[in-house]
Amino acid sequence: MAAPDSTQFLAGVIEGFYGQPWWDAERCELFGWMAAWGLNTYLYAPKDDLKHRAIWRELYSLSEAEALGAIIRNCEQHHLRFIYALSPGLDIRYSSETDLAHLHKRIEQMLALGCQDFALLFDDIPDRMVTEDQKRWGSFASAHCHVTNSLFRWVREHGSQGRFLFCPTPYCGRMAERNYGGEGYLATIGRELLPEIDVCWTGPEIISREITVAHIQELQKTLRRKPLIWDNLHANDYDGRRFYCGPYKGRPLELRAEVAGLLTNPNCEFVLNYVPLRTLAEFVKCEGPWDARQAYLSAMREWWPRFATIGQPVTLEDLILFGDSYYLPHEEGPEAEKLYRLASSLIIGGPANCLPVGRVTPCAPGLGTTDAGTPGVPHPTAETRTSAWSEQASVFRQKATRLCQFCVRMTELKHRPLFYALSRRIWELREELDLLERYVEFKSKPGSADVPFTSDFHLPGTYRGGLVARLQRLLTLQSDGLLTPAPEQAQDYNQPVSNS
Ligand code: GDL
Repeated sequence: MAAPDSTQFLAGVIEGFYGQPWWDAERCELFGWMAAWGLNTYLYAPKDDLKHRAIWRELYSLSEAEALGAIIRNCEQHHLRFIYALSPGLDIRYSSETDLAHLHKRIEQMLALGCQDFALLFDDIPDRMVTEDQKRWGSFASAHCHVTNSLFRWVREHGSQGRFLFCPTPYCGRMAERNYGGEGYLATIGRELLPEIDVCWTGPEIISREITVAHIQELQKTLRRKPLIWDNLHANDYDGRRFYCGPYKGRPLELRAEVAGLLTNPNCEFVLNYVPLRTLAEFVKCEGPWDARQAYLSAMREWWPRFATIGQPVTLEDLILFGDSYYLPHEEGPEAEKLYRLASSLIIGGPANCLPVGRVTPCAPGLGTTDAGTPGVPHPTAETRTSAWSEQASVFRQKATRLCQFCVRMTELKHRPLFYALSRRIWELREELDLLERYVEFKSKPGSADVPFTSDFHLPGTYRGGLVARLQRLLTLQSDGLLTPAPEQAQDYNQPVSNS
């Protein structure tokens, strides 16, 4: 399968997340990686660069402009396309000539710094307009087309022949289905937005587990062009406890022929993006077939030297178990999944439900607990079950210890920014593994099955405490997406027990 034509196909990275933008030194490292791996585009759109979004009318100061100029030159040196994005949607007046003039001034400043490619983003904004705009444009989509087309023409008149990108207000299938941005928003974009302008799209969801060819072909009919994928697969700005170092996955190679490009908006912590970006680059140039796991394993091998410590070295095998624990939003890597299933079967199933390995395992409800009986094999006694449980408990404890030890090793990383990016998550992972190990150890003791368990290191208030954790316990998210009130006893976990 042929890889896409590398000049027109945009492949690369969006700095497009909420939170602290990357440092210039990180961007320099990024550009080195991208050039070496064959990626060609960097889209500058950090949500919390104030002048990208919140105060989009304001010009950059001299020092800010100099810093941006240096980034643009750095991209040029690496033969990368630098795209500058503005997000005026929070408070722009679509019929205001003054606001249009502000946009011109902002673009003018960027043109002077050597930027040739631009984007206008209307994601994550209130989808309402003031009455005057509503009267003049009739719909949100028409207002967006007017501003974007007019800015595009202005940019062309000012000498730039670069790419021009647009992000619609409904930028994924679910938002479009819910008529986000108004009924027929995308159809209007298809009709009214100039055909030279690329339209960003994140897939069926904001964070899409899969993006199929059929989904994109359907969208092409509405947009009347190939969409440009803004991929949030590895974005982690929406969840402070996780990061994603799994492979680029869930997209077929054939997708490349249906889109104008693949740009990924990855983890906020730059140092955690080695594998996501490396595997995206491999995916873009892959001649087929695509094996995401293999791509992950070989990228992990390359990432491994960055895990040099001041003490005992970490093994690649342990790094993979760790990476598998922070894999992708919708799935753990296989090693982490095995660890989870083992823990879940031990803890939820308990010794009473445990069957010897090879009979019907594992022991958790829903994971094959029912032992209908095998002809000729005696029904397991309580004793057999307890000993099977102890055996599995010991396998779990070995694995958990391995992972905990790896986390301890991380504190000795020579690459401190890498450790700092990992440290809070590692703390939490260690804490949870430690608790489970204690629980399993306790329950392994004879006669402990019905004895209540406590841990002196996991106490109300300091462990899983705080308002957010309490709020989280109120509604339980089921795997089918249903949100249901949690059982009463979970609700006031933080309250001291009162006898009154
Ligand atoms: C979004 C935002 C993006 C954010 C991501 C993940 C788009 C077009 N916009 O919806 O800035 O990083 O979700 O939280 O994806």
